[in-house]
Amino acid sequence: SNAPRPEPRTSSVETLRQEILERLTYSVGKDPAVARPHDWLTATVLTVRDRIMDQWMESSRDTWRTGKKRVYYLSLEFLIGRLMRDAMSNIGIMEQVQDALKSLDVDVGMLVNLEPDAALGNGGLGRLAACFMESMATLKIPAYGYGIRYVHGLFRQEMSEGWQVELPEEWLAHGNPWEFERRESSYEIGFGGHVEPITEPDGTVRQEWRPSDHVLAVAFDTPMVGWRGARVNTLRLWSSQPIDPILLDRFNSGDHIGALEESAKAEAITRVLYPADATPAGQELRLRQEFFFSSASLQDIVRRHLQQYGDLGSLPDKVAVQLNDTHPAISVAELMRILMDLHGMKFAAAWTICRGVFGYTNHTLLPEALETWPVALLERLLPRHMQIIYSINAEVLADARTRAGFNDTQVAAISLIDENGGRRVRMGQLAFVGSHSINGVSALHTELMKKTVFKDLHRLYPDRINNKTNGITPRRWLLECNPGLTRLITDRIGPDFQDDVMLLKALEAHAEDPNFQQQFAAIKRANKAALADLIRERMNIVVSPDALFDVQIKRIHEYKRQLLNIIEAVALYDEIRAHPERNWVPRVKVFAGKAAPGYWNAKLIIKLINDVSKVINNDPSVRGLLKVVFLPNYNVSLAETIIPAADLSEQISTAGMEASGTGNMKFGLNGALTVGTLDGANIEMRDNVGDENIFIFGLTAEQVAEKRARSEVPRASIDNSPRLKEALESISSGLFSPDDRNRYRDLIGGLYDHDWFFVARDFDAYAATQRKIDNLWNNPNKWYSMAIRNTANMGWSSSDRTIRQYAEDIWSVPVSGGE
Ligand code: DL6
Repeated sequence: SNAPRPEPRTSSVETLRQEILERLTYSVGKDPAVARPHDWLTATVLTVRDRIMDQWMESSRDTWRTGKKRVYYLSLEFLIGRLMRDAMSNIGIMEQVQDALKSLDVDVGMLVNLEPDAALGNGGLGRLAACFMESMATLKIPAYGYGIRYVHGLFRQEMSEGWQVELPEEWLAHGNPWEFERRESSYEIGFGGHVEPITEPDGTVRQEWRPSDHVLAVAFDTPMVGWRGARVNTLRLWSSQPIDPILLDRFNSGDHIGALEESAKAEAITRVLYPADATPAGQELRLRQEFFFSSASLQDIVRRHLQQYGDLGSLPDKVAVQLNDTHPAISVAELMRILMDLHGMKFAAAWTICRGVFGYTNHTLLPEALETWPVALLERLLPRHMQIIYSINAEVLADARTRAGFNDTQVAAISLIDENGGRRVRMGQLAFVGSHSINGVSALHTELMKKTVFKDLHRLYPDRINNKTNGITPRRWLLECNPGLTRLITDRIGPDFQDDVMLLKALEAHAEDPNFQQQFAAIKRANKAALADLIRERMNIVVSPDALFDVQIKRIHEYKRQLLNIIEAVALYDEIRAHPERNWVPRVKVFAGKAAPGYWNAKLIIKLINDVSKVINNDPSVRGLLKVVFLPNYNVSLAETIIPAADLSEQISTAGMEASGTGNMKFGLNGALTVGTLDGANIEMRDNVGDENIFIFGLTAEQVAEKRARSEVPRASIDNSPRLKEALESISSGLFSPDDRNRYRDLIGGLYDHDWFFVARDFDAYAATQRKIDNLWNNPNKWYSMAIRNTANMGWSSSDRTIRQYAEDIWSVPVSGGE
């Protein structure tokens, strides 16, 4: 239209200074003389945000004008972390803002650290969604992220005598200057009730869902800006609100609390992020969350499409919806309902559209993580969707019998309804059959998907499963978190790698240059000194930046095997004391991560790490050669400090169990060497950095599967390893838990009985590899040549690469810009 537009903002230091003052005065309402740090933060965010608005609106106008296909990324989790530094860096105004603030006597670093870390996710799955948002904007893909605006993100972890304690997280306490509330984009979401067949004048029968309850989904939009401001996309998070804020008649009759009951119930839907990763939260509220955000998003998508194109037949040409795991899988039934019940489409036509639109990404093979919902619950909460799921099932099973000749057993295996035990709906199956593409997140994971969880569906639909190995955004995970290394690389090979991260490859030519190695080491040393400061401030533990920093940071899970790492620390402790004459390499073992609140063994492992840390760190006979640190409250911001400071990255999951891993890539990019198993994307890392630049150990996924199938008794691996045996005995006898000598008896006993995660059977290989790593540390030239080669060969791990593959193979949308 010809509507007038304001002049785009410029970004000189003087303009920025003036605008920050204006924002402080006119938007925050504070006199600069008395403004508090949070006021300055809000004023600065608003000033930065203004510089994104023009491009945001232009991006949106472009999509309306050109009719480009839109991509919608539906995810119950977006682990975005802080946004201010990311935004300033991506639009290139970092230094100007810093100078403007300096002239106002405000330190930009202080403000950056004050911004709350938006933790609307649990771990890898949510962080991947955040990296994807940034890459989609960078590659100029018209994309929307859809999720939930949780009032409380992932819990804050505190330690009480070494035990994890969960406290509520309050990222919205000071308001959120990034978001725009869009009351005009609100949708009613129904629950419960019944289905009414309606006979149309022409005699056809249509089903109509009459829900018994409704809540309102209100949109909150946050701009997601790509590198160099290439494009600005929208992250639209839904907040649940009551239709009637208060029941006035109840209030007036004196029932003041009861008058707010409905309101509290409605708001509960988006109050808290479920803290379970890889275990389904079997609560009804979780299903409500899933349906709530799926329905709101689909209503919004269909509304926008109709507004622009007027008919729904073109939906698959103009819309791609990616389901991030099964959490939004109910979307398949919801889109069918919208198409059939609200727009009068026949089942067959709606089903074709559905599969044209949806793609589904699987993130785990853990059987306990595959979501299923009791049929009875779905029937009560979403009766129409249950009917539709039955119809879809009938369609798929008929196809299996007639086209593929499946017998009864094979049909039962792919059925959407699991008849074993109570009847349950398999959400993975629903997502699979409703999508044209089903992807895994690393090569190994995808192959295992074909052989295990989706074996039978893969036989029925052999063209649907494909691999899209995960990636990370090099902007946040190199340029922003490691400015020292970024400068060094820029000085060496020029700045072009910032736009095409594959160009990092040029660093390889400098890997043997002692001068460059020294500079690389100096940067690492400075990052380690910063981490050492943080460890001293937060934990009152002194560590030397000259020691080898050995890091394992991620969710605490038995399959990720923090237990293997800490047992090895105990064995090393024993050896250091037994052989004080040896030339031991000083090591700092850093751990961080949260355990799901109901996951007892994971919480016990945190306690064990803390118990071991207390003993080792305070034992004078260790002479500071080994330190163990557990840093509480792991989040994106902490990762941004720890990763640039790591020498060694621990990626030691039981082979076959880590779908991909993305932390592994962040470490490699920042020049850490990896010790890891042949699992997830570690395999692709090895292929890219070369076998000689990574430390691989342990059983392969095949060997693990074979031993499991044989129910091999693990005992022999303990009996044959005196070092392991001694370490296990010292832990289970209570050496590290004098206040409760039996604390670890069962945990360690499990290693003797079944060792499901192969901790005992991989121990010797792991310990031997650690000693090889010690040897290498004594040869700094070799170490840093390998570290440089790691950074040089991590370009492939960019989420730009991943998103290009999704765009081409799954979404059929063009990309531009970026690499
Ligand atoms: O794909 C992102 C990320 C992978 O890198 C991890 O390996 C995987 O464990 C994680 N999966 C989950 C599964 N949760 N559920 N459902 O978080 O995904």
